[in-house]
Amino acid sequence: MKKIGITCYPTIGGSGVIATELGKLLAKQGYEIHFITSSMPFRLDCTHPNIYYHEVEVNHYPVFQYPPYDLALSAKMAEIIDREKLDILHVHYAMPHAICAILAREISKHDVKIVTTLHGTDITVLGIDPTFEQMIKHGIEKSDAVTAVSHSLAMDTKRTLHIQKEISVIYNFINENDYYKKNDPTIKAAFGVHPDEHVIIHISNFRKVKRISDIIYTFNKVVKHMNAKLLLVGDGPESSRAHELVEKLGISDRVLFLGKQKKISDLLSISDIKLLLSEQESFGLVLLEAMACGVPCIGTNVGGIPEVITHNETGYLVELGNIDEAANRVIHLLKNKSTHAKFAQTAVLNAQTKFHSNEIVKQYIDLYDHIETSMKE
Ligand code: GMT
Repeated sequence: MKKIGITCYPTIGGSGVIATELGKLLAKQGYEIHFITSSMPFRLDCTHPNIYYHEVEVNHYPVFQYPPYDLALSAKMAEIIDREKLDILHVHYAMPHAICAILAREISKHDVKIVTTLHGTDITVLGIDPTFEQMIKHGIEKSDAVTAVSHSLAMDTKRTLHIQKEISVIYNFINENDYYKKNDPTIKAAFGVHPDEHVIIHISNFRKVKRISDIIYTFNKVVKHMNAKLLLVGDGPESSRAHELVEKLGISDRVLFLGKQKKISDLLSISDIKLLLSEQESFGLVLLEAMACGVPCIGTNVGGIPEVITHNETGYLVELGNIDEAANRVIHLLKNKSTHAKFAQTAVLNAQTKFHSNEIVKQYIDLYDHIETSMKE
């Protein structure tokens, strides 16, 4: 069986989640998985005889004003490639992981193939930063295979970096053992939500790109028409501004700021609608998590969101910044029980077919097999 190295950002974030869940599922199928990361990936919550974790240690030698994490990562990658005889090194998020992997391959003596998965802001933000643009392009072009989490991201990458190289689209997936609807009435009660109250949920890292104020203004319109609560899950730079806005609008008793939470599927299970009104989103993993729990989604018509939400079937797409349209869609869906039920059912179905982990992991395995055979030819 193949030996695969995986590098990702180990702390909270969709790219780290995908990389870790992929490693866990590959290990179950007999692959030997070597995580090479700065700390233990937070989703690596299991022990498995095929999973190894190699921590990248950064030398804080006093002469270094900036301790060289990227070089320490490359050195660790090269060490593991040689010692474990890795067949593939799969890196998630181009910057700096793809570039580090290329350097590691040059340093190591063993022949390893490099797969880079692009996740979003590594292209849409860093890829247009003149400081990094050429470096990211180099990392992509020198990889043996490149994947993107949506067609939108693949197209953005080709357009912004002027890349001819083939980019395979492999959608994100979720761990089906974690994300499913729990019919437990005590969850609503535990969060102080009345059984008859509608629940709208937003989950993010509260960065500017998520447009939290659009979420709050949308909810402010909805709550004028119906009894509802807004769950804001996550934390980040825009949190304080969100608190201020909620207070200014006088809806503090209707909005629950829950901060970072572990049991997301419990919160999704008591939610009626998931809102994601970002100005940029390569995929929106939280949408898929919601769909798996039977929650219809309303999202902006940007980036990869239209590839996840099927308009009029699993939710609605709205124009970026159009709060009236978003609020009207929420109200319509909450008032029409049969449409809501139909959307919820189709959302679960899509999560279990088009985005099922078995299907997605198979696509990664096919890609690994393909680069190995095409290199031999
Ligand atoms: O770039 C970020 O915002 C973080 C990144 C991550 O590591 O979670 O998010 C991106 O990758 C996710 C997993 O593929 C996608 O679900 C997110 O849509 C994407 N974020 C953006 O494109 C803004």
